[in-house]
Amino acid sequence: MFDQLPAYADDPILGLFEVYKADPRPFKVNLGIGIYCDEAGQVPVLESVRAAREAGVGARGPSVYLPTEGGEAYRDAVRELVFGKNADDIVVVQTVAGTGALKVGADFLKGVLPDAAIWMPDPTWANHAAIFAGAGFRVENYPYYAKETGGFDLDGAVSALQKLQAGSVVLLHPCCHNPTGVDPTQAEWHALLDVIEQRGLLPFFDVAYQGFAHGVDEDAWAVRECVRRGIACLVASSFSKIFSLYGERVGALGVHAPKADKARLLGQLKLAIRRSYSCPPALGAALVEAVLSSPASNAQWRAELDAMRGRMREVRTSLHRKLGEALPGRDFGFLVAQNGMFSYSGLSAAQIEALRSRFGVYVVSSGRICVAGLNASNISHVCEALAEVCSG
Ligand code: PLP
Ligand code: TYF
Repeated sequence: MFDQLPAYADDPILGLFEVYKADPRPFKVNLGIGIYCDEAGQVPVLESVRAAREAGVGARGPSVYLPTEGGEAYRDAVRELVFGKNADDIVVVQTVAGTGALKVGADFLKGVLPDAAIWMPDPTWANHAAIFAGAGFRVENYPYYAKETGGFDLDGAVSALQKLQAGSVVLLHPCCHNPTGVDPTQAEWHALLDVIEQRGLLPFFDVAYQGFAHGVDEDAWAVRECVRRGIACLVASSFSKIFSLYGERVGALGVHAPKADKARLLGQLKLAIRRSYSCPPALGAALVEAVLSSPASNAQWRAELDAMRGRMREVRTSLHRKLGEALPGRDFGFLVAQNGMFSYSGLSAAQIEALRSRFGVYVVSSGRICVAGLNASNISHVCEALAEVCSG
């Protein structure tokens, strides 16, 4: 028994992060894993979150089980954050971060649409395929990134979606696409939602960076437009990055199902949760609930989110300018056109290896760069390294 276990191919992003942590070189730079760092290179504790903690939220006391679906105040606050006001018909459950929301959503869907396939953008976050394949789905891809232009392949995506069977699930990133940073425009979203509506497809939105592209409400636009059109959809939310609460595992799953009996829908989501981990963790959700539900803390958090977004924009602009100077004649316009933490650099495997071994600059194998790892004290080193490997 257990003598034939298959080897586990480590998550390449988390695996690279471990290699980075073990690297003793003082000038090393982490542009691999998607963790937002501030100008000092630190993972920030947001002031709004710190204030909630200092006010006693989550203070030590008796630790009791939360309801399977999470607390009502948390679910209400998240509903408004993601779906806006007047969204009472959306059923929201708390989950173990964004990954847990995807998993609960996948298990729920497998129960109600056992034969459906899921279609994911090419490329997408590697865990998407792992989670949905693990829940028993056939996983397929639709064109997303156009290599030639470095932009969104609208024609490719629309023509692929037009061929799908009704009831197929379509995974979508409403903002800050991971790994490319390339987002559809509002006009392109309309074209996508038109096909989804006409073909009777089921969107599954993954929102891990709400507020990192243009703003909290702006970044939820595609989700809210989908709901406004009356299209059923699922929405996985992660609060790891936007509250800088990676380790607390805070997230939610929202389901818009206009034809469903709400109590039964909640029941099926609770069933998926109960079978998996029974009920969610308490501390992170208490902090997020406290920040979102006090108008003053909410405004403070939004300002902090604006500052994180602004810093990433400045870093992009600065990298664009410095690389343009170091490598004249090359077009680095993609750096300023893309949104969020990630940029698709087009670096080759050999260049990525040289960056790591010669310069201590860590980039994941797809060539995705996490711009949130850059700051004034490491950007020149990174630019010199990039210039060297790109011209060599
Ligand atoms: N979805 C996307 C697109 C991501 O980039 C991430 C990464 O953090 C997640 C989901 C999951 O995040 P978490 O489980 O930390 O909330
Ligand atoms: O794509 C990223 O880097 C982030 C962080 O298993 C992450 O989404 C990466 C891998 C993983 C969990 C989180």
